[in-house]
Amino acid sequence: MDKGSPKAILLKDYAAPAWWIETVDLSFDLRDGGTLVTSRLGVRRNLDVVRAPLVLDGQELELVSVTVGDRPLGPDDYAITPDHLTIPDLPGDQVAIEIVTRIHPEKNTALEGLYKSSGNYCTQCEAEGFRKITYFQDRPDVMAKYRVRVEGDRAAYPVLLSNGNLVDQGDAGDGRHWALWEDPWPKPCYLFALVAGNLVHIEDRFRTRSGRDVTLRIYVEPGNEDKCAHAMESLIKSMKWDEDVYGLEYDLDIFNIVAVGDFNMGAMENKSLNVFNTKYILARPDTATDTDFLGIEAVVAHEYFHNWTGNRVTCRDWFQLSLKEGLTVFRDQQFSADMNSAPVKRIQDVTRLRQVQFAEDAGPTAHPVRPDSYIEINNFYTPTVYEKGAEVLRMYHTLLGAAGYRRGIDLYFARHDGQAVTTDDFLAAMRDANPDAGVDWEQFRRWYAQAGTPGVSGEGSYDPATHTYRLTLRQFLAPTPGQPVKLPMLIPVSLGLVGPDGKDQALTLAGEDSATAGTRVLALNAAEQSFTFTEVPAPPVPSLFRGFSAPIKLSFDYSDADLTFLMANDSDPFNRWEAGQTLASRLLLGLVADRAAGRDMAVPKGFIDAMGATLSRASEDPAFASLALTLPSENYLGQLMEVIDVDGIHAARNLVRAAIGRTHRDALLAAYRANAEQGEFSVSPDAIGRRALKNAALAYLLAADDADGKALALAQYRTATGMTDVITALALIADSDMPERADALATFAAKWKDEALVMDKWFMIQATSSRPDTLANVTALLSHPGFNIRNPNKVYSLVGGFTGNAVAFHAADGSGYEFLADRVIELNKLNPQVASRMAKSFARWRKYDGERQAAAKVALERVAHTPDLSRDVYEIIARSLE
Ligand code: 0A1
Ligand code: ZN
Repeated sequence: MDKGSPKAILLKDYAAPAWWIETVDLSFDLRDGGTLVTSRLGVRRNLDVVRAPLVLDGQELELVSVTVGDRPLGPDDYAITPDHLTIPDLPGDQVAIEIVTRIHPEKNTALEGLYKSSGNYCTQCEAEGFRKITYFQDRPDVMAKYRVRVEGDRAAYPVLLSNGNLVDQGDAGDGRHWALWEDPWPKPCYLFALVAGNLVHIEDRFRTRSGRDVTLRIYVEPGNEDKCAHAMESLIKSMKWDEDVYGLEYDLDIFNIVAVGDFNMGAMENKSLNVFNTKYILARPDTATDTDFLGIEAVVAHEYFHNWTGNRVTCRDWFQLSLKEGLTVFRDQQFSADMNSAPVKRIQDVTRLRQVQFAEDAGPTAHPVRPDSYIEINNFYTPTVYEKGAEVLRMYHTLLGAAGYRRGIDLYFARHDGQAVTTDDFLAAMRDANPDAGVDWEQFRRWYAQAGTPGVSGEGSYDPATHTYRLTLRQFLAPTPGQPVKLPMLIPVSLGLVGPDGKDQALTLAGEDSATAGTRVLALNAAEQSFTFTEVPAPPVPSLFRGFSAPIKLSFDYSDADLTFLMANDSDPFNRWEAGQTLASRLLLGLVADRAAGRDMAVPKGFIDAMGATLSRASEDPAFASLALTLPSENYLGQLMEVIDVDGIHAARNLVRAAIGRTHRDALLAAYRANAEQGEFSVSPDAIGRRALKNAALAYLLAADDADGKALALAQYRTATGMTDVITALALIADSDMPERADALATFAAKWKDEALVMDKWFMIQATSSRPDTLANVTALLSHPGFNIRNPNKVYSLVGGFTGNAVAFHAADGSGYEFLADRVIELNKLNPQVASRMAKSFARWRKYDGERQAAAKVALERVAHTPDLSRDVYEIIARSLE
C-alpha cells in the first residue's frame, strides 16, 4: 500500500469531454475462451472546449484493431496504457471509429463488466464497468444511442437480450444465432446491458395511461418460474403508482427483468433491461420471508422508478450520484408507504438510517451526500448517498408540501429531460418552482455538502401567567474527516404540542393569528433559536421532529414521565414509537454503566410496565406493536456511547429482554396464540404485522428461557409452512442451548440445500448467533458445500452476518478481526467490491477499548500490507487508519 498510492478524483476537476459519442453500434461474438467485441462509434467534437485528443477508458482489454474512418491505425497511431487508449489526431469534427477488443467473461470474478453467472452471460456496467467491455469514454455525461448485435450458441444461450427493442434476429449457422436490439433513448454507457443465457420467463402486460401497451417479462433460471409472481405484481403496481403520484409514464413497448444469482448489489436499472440479484426477485411463501417480499416490492419499484430519475435524467458525473439515488430511494420509500403501513415503513426506514448511515457519518469514511473526492467510485454506493440522500429529498417535501414538491419535480423534468445534470440543477428546479416558499436555499444546500449527523438539543418552558410556551433549540455539527468547520443547516422541525389531555394544542407563534391544533413545520436555521407559542392553555409536552422530519440526533430534556406520556398519547405514530425507544435507550445505557461500575443491574419496574401497556394494546395495530416492543439494537446503543461496551450492552439488553419475557409471560403467550397463522397465506400488511407480533412474543419467551416458549418454537419450526415463521423459529433455536438445535439446523439444510437463497438464511442465522462458539461455527461453514466465497450473497450472509454480530466480531481477543482480515485479503483478489464492503466493518475500530483497538489495528495493517491491494480496499483501509 505504500508504493504509488492510488490518486483521488476531485469534483472541482470536472471538465466536459472534448468529444461526444453520439451513436454506438456494438457487436458481441460470445464464445468460450474469448468474446470478440466490435464497437463502432459516431464521434463529434465538442466545440465548447479546446481541441484535445480522444481519450478512451479501457481495462483488462485485448485490443485487436482500431479503424478511424476507413483507415486502420497502426500501433504508432495511438497510445495505449493499462487504463486508456488515446487517439491523438482525429480528422474533422465528426468521425466514425471502429474498435475491436477481446475479453474473457468466463474468468471475470469481480462481476463487473461482462461476466458469467451459472453459465449465463450478463453485464454490470455501473459505475465504471463498461470500460471492461470495450474502449469508451466511460463517464455518465456522454450519452449515446445504442444498437447491439448479440451472437452466441443457440443451445447454450437461447435467450439473447439487450436494451430497447428487438429489431431483428436470425440464424448464424454452426449452431449459432443472433439478435439485434435498438434503444431509441440516448443513455450513458453505465446503463448498457446484455444478457445471454438459458432462461425462462413469465410475462404480463401494462397499459400506460396514454394507451401504450407494454410487455413485461421476468427472466429466471429454469425451475424458478414459480417464484416470480410477487415481483411482477410489484412491477405493475410501481408503473401505476408512478403515473398517479409523479405523472411519469413508461417510454418503451417492452420492459425486461433478468434475475441472476451472482450479483454484487441488489439490482441495476439498465434501460428496459433491469438486472437483479435473485434475492430481490424470487419469492414463494415457503422460501421467502415477509422482509424478502417487502424488499422485492421496494427494489423492483426502485429500479423501475430509475427509468425517469436516473435514466431519462442522469448524473453529470459520479459526485452527483445522490441526484438519482437519493431521489429514487425517496420515491421507493413513498411507494412502499402507500402500498403498506406508512408509519411502520417510516419506523423501519429510520431504524436503518440510524443503524448504518449514522454509523457511517460518525466514522472515518464519513462523506457528504455529494462527495467532493473519491479514489474508487464503487465505494460511494453508501447509506449516505442513498438513505441520507433520500432524507434530503424528504426535507424538500416537508418544506414545500406535496404540491410544491411536485411543482419542483415537474420543472426538473421540463428542464432536464435527456440531460446529465447535477444536484445543484435539482435544487434550482425546486427553488424556481416555489418562489414564495421562503426557504433559504443556500443554507439548505449544505445538506449536500456537509458530512456528519447534526445534533439538536433543547428545552422548553411554560409560563402559566401568560399561557406562553417557549421552545429553545440548538444545532451542532461535529467535524468530520476533511471538514473541520461546519455551518448551521436549515433543519425542518415538524412539531406538535401535546396537552395534558393527550390532545394536540394550537400552534400559534407570537405575533400570528390564532392557529389550529395539530402539526406545523418550523425552520431551525441558526445555531440557537427560540420559538414562543402563545395561547397555550396548559403546559404541553412537545412532540419534536414528527415523522423524523430531519436526519438529526435529538437530545431534549424530557423526563421519563414525559416520554411515557408521549408513548401513550402522541398523535404522531412515529413519535409514539420514538418516545419508547428513547426511554429504552436511556434505561439500557444506565444498566451498562451500572455493570461497568460493578453495581447490580436492576431493571426499573416503570419500563417493564410500559412495555406491558404496549403489549396489552397490541391487537389494535400488531405491526406497530411489534416495533414498539423491539428494544434498540446493540449496534444503535453502541453509537450512543463514547467507548462502546460490547459485552455490557449485550448483557443489559438480554437482562431487560428476559425481564419482559418473565413478567409478561402470560400476555406474550396470549399474543402468540391470538396471532398464530389462520387461513390462507398472505403478505398483506395486516398478515405481516400479525406474524411480526407473534414472532416478537416468541422471542421474548425464549429470552426468558421459558419452557412453553421453547416448545412453541420447536413446534413452529416443525409445522410452519411460511418461511418467516420457519426461519424465526430456527434462529431462536440456533441461538439457544436446546438439545434439538443441531438436528433442527441439519434438517433445514437437508431440505433446502438446492435453494441458494434459503441457504443464505441458514448461514446468516448461524453467523448472527450470540453463542460462544459462533466464530468456530462460521469458520467451519466456510468449507460447507453450500458456501462459495465467489458468490456475493453467500459472503454477505456468512461474513457480513458475522461482522454485524457485535459480541462475536468484537471479541476482546481480536479473533473476529483476524477472521475478517483473512476474508478481505482472500476477496481482494476475487472481487474487490465485495472485499471493500466487508472491509468497511473495520471502520469504527477507534470506538472500542484499548485492547480491541490494538487487535483491530494489527488486522487493518495486515490488510494494508497485502500485495496488489485493489483501489476499493485501499481506500477504505487507508481512511480507517488515518
Ligand atoms: N444503481 C443501482 C445500484 C448498483 C450500483 C452499482 C452496481 O455495481 C457496482 C450495481 C448496482 C441501484 O441503485 O439500484
Ligand atoms: Zn438506485
